[in-house]
Amino acid sequence: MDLIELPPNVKGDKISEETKILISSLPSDADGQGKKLCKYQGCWYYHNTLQGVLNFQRGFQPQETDIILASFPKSGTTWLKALAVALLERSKNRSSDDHHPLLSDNPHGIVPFLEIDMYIESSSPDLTKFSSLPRLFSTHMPLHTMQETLKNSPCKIVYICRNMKDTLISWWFFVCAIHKIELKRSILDSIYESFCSGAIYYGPFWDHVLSYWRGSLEDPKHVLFMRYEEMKAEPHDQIKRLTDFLECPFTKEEEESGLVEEVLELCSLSNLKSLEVNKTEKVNNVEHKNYFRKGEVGDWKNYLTPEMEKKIDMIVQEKLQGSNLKF
Ligand code: PAP
Repeated sequence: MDLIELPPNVKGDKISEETKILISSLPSDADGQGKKLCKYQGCWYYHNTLQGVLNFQRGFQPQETDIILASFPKSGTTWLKALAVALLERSKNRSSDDHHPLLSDNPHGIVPFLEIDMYIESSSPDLTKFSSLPRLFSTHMPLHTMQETLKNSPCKIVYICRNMKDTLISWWFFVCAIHKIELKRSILDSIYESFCSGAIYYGPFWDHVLSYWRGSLEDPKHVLFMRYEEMKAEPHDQIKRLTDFLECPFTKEEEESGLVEEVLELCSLSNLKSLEVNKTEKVNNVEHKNYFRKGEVGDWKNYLTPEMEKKIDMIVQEKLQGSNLKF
């Protein structure tokens, strides 16, 4: 077994006595890399992430205009963050403006994770950075874990989903890149096993996806379900879906002036990857460059064996049965 952390959590080693007691009562496992996981409200967390989840549940006070960008890791989070920032900034900054936030920071630096960044160490973090509205947050928590905290709040949640096979390949590359280790087949094998069993950070994958899928069907005004593959295939239509949902549609003048294309270009993988800030800097000890790789649909075909493909397809089909959600 390759003993490596997945991914490295540099913050959040403060686990309270209360949380330790809770952890001792929860189902436990280890991921493919041997790192301890515990299952809370149906989702597998590293212990320090669970502390962040509990802090969030205890302390987060939603505001009416809040927007939360949600995803399973490696599903297009960085892209969605960049798009949301560009859309909300567009009245203040065109992409060509030198002071556009995306030119000087990585999307993860601009839109922090609730449970991994903001609430990792405290249930009452300093939120002064979020003085302008709407506040933009992100999370990898499943929807049901936020529902009690967000109860009666009209805040909007955008979920981006990606097919499981590309997600796991993306994870494999990311893990090897952040640990600066060789891209070993044995690591892919262990990540694959963890994905299939469900015991992976924020897994099971299918429960995560289903929680937002169902949420979007039940409450489409507040939960939008997007797909990485659709974003790639029809970016214009999808970005308009996003702006309609966020109630900030492009005006006729904006469309005519080419703003839709400008936002898409600004947030494109090739553009973000080429920015100095994303070549040289780090967030939470992860080099920005590791968030940008190939961004292709179907890259899994280059790495998964036919047996692996078959098993994943069978699991996904079985788990999503009756939900009307298909990959
Ligand atoms: P995270 O969960 O660590 O934030 P996330 O951004 O969800 O990662 O996923 C990274 C994937 O999104 C990478 O996919 P790949 O490994 O298959 O290449 C990355 O290349 C891709 N990605 C990042 N930014 C963009 C973008 N602007 N457009 C399209 N894909 C992107």
